[in-house]
Amino acid sequence: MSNIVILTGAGISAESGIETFRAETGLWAQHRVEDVATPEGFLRDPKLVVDFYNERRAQAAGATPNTAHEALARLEAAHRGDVLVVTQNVDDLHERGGTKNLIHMHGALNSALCGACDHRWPAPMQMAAGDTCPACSAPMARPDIVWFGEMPYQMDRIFTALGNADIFAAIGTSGNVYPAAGFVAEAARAGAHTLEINLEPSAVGSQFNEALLGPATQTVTTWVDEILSAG
Ligand code: BV8
Repeated sequence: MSNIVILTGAGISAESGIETFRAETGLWAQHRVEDVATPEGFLRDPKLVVDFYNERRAQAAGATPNTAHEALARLEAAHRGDVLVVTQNVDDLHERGGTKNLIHMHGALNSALCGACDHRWPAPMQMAAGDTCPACSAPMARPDIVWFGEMPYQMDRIFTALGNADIFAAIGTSGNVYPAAGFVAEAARAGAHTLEINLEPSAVGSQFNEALLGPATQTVTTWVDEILSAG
């Protein structure tokens, strides 16, 4: 009975019509990361940052989970061992695709955070700079997103799962951002079989035992069917 840890990135949502970060027409091509995904950028121009995430929240709300999201939910429901999805994505397509055991390590568009008291609440579709916190009333609401230089969420739980993994799969991530890009090394140290599912090898592609190249809606479905038929 094998324990499986799956890391996903923007590539698993690409076929749902959500832009990735590093493609030529990607999100970062239109915005400087320092301006929209750092605490300094938020302090400098909170409206620019809040509007950037409002745009992405609307895009995510208009998207639907694809067969790769649904295949991972099928795996979790049918596999006898543990299945944990750790996503770098901030959209809610894994949840809407049926995944339950899920960690949003870089936060989530549908959550809002108070910069003063750390209270969290469901984000409205459109946030505005200076929105007040429903708990402490400070005008310090921000998107509940992990920006560069901030600590990703639930790292202890992630490292425990990596230490117990028999299989580690990274799906649709370019392996540019740490600590997520370091998870393959952590899983390999624990003796897990490591697999990269992507259109092309990522920046850490050489660290994986195996690669499945092709669009996630095909490769993830094939991989899940193989796992489930192996029992
Ligand atoms: C931290 C916010 C410390 C949410 C994001 C070590 C070495 C070097 C640098 C660092 C290091 N440690 C830390 C750093 C700094 C930094 C970092 O890694 N910088 C990089 C750029 C060098 N890391 C951090 O700052 C992290 N924090 O380490 O804190 C700390 C310690 C103590 C106390 C406090 C702090 C925080 C990182 C989180 C940053 N937030 N975003 C949002 O706006 O969405 S990162 C952003 O990029 C996204 O969240 C996303 O998760 C991430 C990675 O992008 P990908 O998901 O990989 O997407 P990308 O477009 O790049 O690639 C898409 C892939 O899909 C491609 O490979 C493509 O081929 C594939 N694909 C496309 N279509 C398909 C497909 N695959 C299959 N099918 C398809 N159809």
